[in-house]
Amino acid sequence: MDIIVGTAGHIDHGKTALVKALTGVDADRLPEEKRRGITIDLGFAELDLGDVRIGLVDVPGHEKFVKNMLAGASGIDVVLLIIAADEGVMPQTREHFEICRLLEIQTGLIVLTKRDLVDEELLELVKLDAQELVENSFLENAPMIEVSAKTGEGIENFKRLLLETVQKISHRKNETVTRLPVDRSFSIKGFGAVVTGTLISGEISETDEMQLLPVGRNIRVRGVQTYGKPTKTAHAGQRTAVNLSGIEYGEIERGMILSEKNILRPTQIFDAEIEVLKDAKKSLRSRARVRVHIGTTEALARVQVLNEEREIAQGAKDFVQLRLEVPIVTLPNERFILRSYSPQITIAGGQVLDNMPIRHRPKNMESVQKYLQDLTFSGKENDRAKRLKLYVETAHEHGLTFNDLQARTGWRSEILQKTIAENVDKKAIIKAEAFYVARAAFDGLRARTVSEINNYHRRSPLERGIFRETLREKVFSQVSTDIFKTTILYLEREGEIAVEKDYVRATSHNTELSTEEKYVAERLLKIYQIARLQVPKLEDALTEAASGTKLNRESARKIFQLFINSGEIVKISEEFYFAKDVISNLINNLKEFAAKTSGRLIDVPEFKDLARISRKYAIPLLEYFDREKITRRAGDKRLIL
Ligand SMILES: Nc1nc2c(ncn2[C@@H]2O[C@H](COP(=O)(O)OP(=O)(O)O)[C@@H](O)[C@H]2O)c(=O)[nH]1
Ligand SMILES: [Mg+2]
Repeated sequence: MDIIVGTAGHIDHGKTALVKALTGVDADRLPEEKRRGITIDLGFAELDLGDVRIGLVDVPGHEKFVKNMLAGASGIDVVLLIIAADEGVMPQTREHFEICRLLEIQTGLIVLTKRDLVDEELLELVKLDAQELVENSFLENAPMIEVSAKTGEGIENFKRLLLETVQKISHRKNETVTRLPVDRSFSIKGFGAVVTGTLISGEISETDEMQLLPVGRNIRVRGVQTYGKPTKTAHAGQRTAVNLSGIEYGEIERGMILSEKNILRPTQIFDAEIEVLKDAKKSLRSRARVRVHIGTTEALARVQVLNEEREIAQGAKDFVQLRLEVPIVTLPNERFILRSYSPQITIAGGQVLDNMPIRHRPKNMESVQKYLQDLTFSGKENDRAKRLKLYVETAHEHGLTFNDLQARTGWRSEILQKTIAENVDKKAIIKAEAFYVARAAFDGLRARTVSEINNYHRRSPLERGIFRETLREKVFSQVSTDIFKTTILYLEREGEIAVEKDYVRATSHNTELSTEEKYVAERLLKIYQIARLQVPKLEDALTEAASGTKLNRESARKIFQLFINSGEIVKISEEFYFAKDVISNLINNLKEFAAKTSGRLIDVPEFKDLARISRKYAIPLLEYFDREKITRRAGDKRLIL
């Protein structure tokens, strides 16, 4: 088993000395560190405890170097909270402890160093001090050990307790693709660039093709070392050094991530849940500029608080959107720390919920909160299927591809495949060729397609169907043709629609008029166009149109209905119908009358004159115009509107 153990604690409390007493390694490797006698940057050492191999990360305690401490703390499994017995809890003891708590490090030991410098009485006081600090935290029941790096007292006992502790911790989940957040890079003569870091998931092997993010540089692995020795493959949880070809070491910085090729994508915005420290100087407000420490990187960002008050009080938890000034690579569940821009003080910590959200607007706050609440999975049960479904839902009808989903989740391909299949089986998401669309969005598209087709039939009853491309432009212009094709396929399979060549129609739509029906249709239309305003009664028109054919009046009535549906013939009353252009002409005449008489009311005789019709038509027409709000009745007269 491989475990990463990190130190934490105030400067000069004996962190580096403890690492040396355990391993013989002086983790202060920089000349400046040696000269000044303080730890500035991260130091590394290995400790072999038989069954367990431990990668030790020694962090600087000085408040100026908390940034470096954070880069080291992000990958650790077990923390050693180090407190000098002669000094007790100091400011960076607190700050480092809070950072570990906010990063949700699960396991740790409390180590009281410099045992040789204090008597029993003082030791008891420091123990109480330490106990109070960790009350109600992950370290509440952690072992507390006194050691002296100087005399060696307690070191063997400490190793025994450390082994016991790490044997109890559960294995890494390793559900995500390979990621190595870089904490150091240098070059070795004759070999080129080397990066080191804690391999937080996956494996890295010699000759692997990989990618350095967020820059997106493709590189090849020339060699791998773990615990200072060459190896074919490094595994998650190991301190790992990778010799890269295809890049100069000067192009590599701490904070970059070595990952599998073309899977993860840089982002400059993410949604998260954060907790503001109880001891923070002020509440956290929207627009605040903060430093985001995530993985081994630090990025400046603006906070967008996702609540009504646009503010999170000290000690409170809430949702935020962080808008970063530079791209980073992060995945859901990743923990991070927020520090204020200036002065640089730790103010909050949290967990990424969505690494590629849209920019939230204040007016949708309620639905945003609901969405993020759903992503927090109360009870910590990390339900992958549910998470995947939520992400797909945010894409609405646009859907997401496998690659999109892998960039969103970072899951290894086989895990993502399984999780997608679970959702597809439950019909929570629909597979539309290369895309996955949420059920509700897909149903919406389906309904809009059907109604577009039906509208088309209503407007053009004599056409056999809507042109496929027209339908696509009307309903699917913003989405992939994959989704269009799948929608059509579903509707076809369900028997709702029929696709004939380039045309789509509702199965219920029976347009194909026979030659004889077409003949009757033409005659009907002609009757109304020729009659102008002197229309026959409907029954007479139907009889006339059908006469001399094999069709009866009822068949003619069905054909007539097609003209009504399409609006080519307008219904005025049960008895009377007029061609569309005849009615619009008449409306124009009415408007002209109104214009000429400066809006004088028109009475029935005047209307009869204007239209040159008898009372039999005049009354139903005027009543129709009243209903259509073209005229308004005022006593016996009408106002033309
Ligand atoms: N007497 C005594 N001195 C110690 C012990 N551990 C560390 N020191 C001294 O305390 C100073 C700071 O130790 P160091 O390990 O650099 O502290 P760090 O800043 O926490 O890494 C150094 O001068 C060490 O020699 C100890 O157990 N006993
Ligand atoms: Mg040190």
